[in-house]
Amino acid sequence: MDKRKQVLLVFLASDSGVDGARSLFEEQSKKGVKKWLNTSIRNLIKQTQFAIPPLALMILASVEVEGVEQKICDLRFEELPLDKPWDLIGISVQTGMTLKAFNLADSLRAKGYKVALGGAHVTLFPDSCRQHADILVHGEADDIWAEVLEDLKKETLKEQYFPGDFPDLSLPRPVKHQLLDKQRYFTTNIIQTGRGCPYSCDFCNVYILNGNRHRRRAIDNVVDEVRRFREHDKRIFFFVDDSINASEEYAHELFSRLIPLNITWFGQATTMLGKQPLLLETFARSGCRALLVGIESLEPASRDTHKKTQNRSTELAEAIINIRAAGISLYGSFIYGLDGDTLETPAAILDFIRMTKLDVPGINILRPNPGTKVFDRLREEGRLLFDPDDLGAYRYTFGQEMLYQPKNIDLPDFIKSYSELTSEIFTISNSLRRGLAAPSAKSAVLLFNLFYTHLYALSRNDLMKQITGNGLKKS
Ligand code: B12
Ligand code: SF4
Repeated sequence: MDKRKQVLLVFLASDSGVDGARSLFEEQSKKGVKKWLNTSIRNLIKQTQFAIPPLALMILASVEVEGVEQKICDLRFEELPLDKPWDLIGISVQTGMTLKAFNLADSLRAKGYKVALGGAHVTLFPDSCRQHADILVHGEADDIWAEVLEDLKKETLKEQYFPGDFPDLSLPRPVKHQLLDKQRYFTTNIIQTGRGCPYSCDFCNVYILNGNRHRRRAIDNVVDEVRRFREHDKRIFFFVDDSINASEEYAHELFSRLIPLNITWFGQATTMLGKQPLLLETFARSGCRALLVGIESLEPASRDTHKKTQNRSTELAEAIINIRAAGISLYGSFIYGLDGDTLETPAAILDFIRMTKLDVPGINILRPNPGTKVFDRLREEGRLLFDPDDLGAYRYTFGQEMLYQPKNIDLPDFIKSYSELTSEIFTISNSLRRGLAAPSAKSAVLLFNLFYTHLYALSRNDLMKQITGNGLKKS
């Protein structure tokens, strides 16, 4: 009989975006062809494999402790394997996923399993997690997880584990990506080169979770990882870093060394890349086909209020044109509804998209996530539309709920103008046009635009419910 301790690491499926687009309010009332159509589109979106593998769990499952065996369960694709007597079940908790995570943890503990909770929400709000877990792991768990597993073996588990300082990322920690079922994901080649962020945008909490300084992995270790991963999966690579070009020097050296490996890759960068011609050329030569860039706002007043100060809006269009001219397609993410925005803002966004020929526009509404400065400010100003303590309110649904009162625009006017904006941008003919015009990754650009045409229709439908009275839960 296998005496090794068995550990299961669980990733939850979210109810929004590509994990499972659905209406918040009227799903049950849909019948016949409409219901069939919605279910079919949702299944298609799931099957198109846009799912990004759970890197945090890959990292933890790669921690080797003799006498302990670890498995990953991704609930986006599989049921919990409760036919096995797991010695410990770890769940990754993001703020938008807390209710799901807590319900699962409670039911597992009721069945006698030991549950460990970790992830962003545990790091930010440990007190709200404590009653749902046997073990809480705070912060980045790369190193401390080995201690948890040792304690599991010795049966001396503690209630809480604190890593102390951030892990030293320059040390090699090889990630085993064979732990995942390759067929489920668009790729298992998912890589992180650094953590932390020197900026402090008030709607974000990366700089709180991972520190206000960018920490980088040793280039040799990243190159080795790319080599190793490529042997197992020949598909595209995805670099999850929020800004892969944060250090021009580091990025230039890394991607120059990747050129001979002949990979293709997607990632996320700041628009500053458009002003870094040497790096831009290196990105293109090393196989970069598409990048997500945070444009956030074109309004100087909004950029100032929300501390998004690293680029001036006048330079943004030029940067985007330069990046596309280098053969890289761009997903540009905007937030409409920031404090400097007015009813004139949508026209500026539309002009910008037309002028730059942005391949996939992402038109988000601001999410005042708990743990961010904007959440605290909106609460103090009495502008939150939900009970700040209601964890279910922060489901991060796909542009389907307004969680706060915009500063300069009445809520119904805002919802109307946001809906007009998304219906103008996301049409089938615009999707086809953008797909054909994309400098690279044409089919991915086309699919994303088509999915967004569906998702933003859901968003309009649900937002309208909010102002007609069916959706709004007042605090
Ligand atoms: C890639 C990414 C995704 C991918 C993949 C998710 C994943 N976790 O692998 C996708 C697109 C699926 C995704 C979805 C979502 N994401 Co996301 N995502 C990211 C991003 C850019 C990188 C995540 C990553 O791979 N980090 C690298 C790993 C190693 O770090 P980590 O996840 O923090 O994990 C470490 C610790 O947190 C801890 N840990 C994590 N899980 C566990 C579990 C256990 C048991 C233990 C012990 C420890 C532990 O140990 C890990 C190693 O040190 C981050 C931004 C960022 N800079 O981190 C946002 C981020 C994590 N996402 C966020 C959010 C909100 C979401 C969504 C809720 C959005 C939505 N609209 O649905 C969903 C939730 C998905 C889910 N099912 O839980 C927020 C979380 C904020 C918060 N307060 O919780 C972040 C920080 C972005 C932000 N700026 O706000 N995301
Ligand atoms: S939004 Fe991007 S630049 Fe701003 S703090 Fe978050 S990770 Fe850093």
